[in-house]
Amino acid sequence: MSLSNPESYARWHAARLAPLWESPNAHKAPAGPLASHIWRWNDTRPLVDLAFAETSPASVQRRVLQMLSPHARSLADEFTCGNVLAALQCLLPGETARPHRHTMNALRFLLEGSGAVTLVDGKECAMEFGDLVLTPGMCWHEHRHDGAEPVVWLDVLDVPLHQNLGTVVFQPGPIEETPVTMMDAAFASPNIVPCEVKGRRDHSPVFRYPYLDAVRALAHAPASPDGARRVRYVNPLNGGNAMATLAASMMQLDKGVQTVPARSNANVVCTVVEGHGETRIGEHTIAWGPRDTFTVPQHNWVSHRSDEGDARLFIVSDADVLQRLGLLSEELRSAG
Ligand code: GTQ
Ligand code: FE2
Repeated sequence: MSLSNPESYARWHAARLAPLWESPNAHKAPAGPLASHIWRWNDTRPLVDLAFAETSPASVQRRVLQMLSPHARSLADEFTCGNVLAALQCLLPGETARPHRHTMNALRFLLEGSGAVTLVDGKECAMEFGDLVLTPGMCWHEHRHDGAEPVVWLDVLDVPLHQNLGTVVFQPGPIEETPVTMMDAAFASPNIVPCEVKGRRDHSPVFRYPYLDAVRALAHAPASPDGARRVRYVNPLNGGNAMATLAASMMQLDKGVQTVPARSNANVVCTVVEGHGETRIGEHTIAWGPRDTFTVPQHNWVSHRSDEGDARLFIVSDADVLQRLGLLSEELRSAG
């Protein structure tokens, strides 16, 4: 029911004034959580081969297939889940991706092949199965592949956040001046760090987190309240997230464990590293296996379980962004 006559609306609209009482979604939360989506390795891997056949990094700069949310309104709406954009990047032996830098923070998680390296501010980071490599915002980076077989890795970036904040900056190489970095070895002795630290302080000085280190830590990690065991990838200097906007962790589902349903307003992308299982997200249950990637859009109840043996999932979320803005909410379904 209108409270005013049509002429008044016409005058407000002409002056670019919108009456709040007429606004269809004034301060209303969305009707419900978005549905999850899964990119199954069996479906996407042949499409990676298609990208190998159709393109070279020389022609397309980066051979990347973005995982666009089914809720994206156009190709320009670059997001996978909330503030997180995931993609598959692939290189053939002998190929390189040229140096550049950008404000967007990115991480890489190797899924297939070996022998590729990412150079981050000149520091060489090997990429073997399950390794995490960071390329924090405004760090120069380039990829090289001197191995013998194709490599495929997961890229995760905070692109949607930068698009919303208007902070996208991209600078192609050549590298002007290589910033100061420290060897990862300086931080590789447990619980001991150098007193003098060179280089930037707004991201981890360590760029490479080997898979075996995560597996070793997981083996002794106590269960979270929901029943899964988790480790976080942190900046060794302060225990906080390795990068400001992407929280990365590894979850292990021991055989027979079904996690207590949990809900959060963070947005999550999960990639299966090892094992098979099922995740219930809202009303839907999805079955997954190695190298599948699926989303947990904010506000969904989520519960995971592994099938036969243990399973490990690499998880990236925007939870730390929300946390530092005082906006994060997390809950666990209470028993009974
Ligand atoms: O590897 O530098 O998926 O700059 C998107 C933008 C990867 C990269 C992406 C990038 C990169
Ligand atoms: Fe990049």
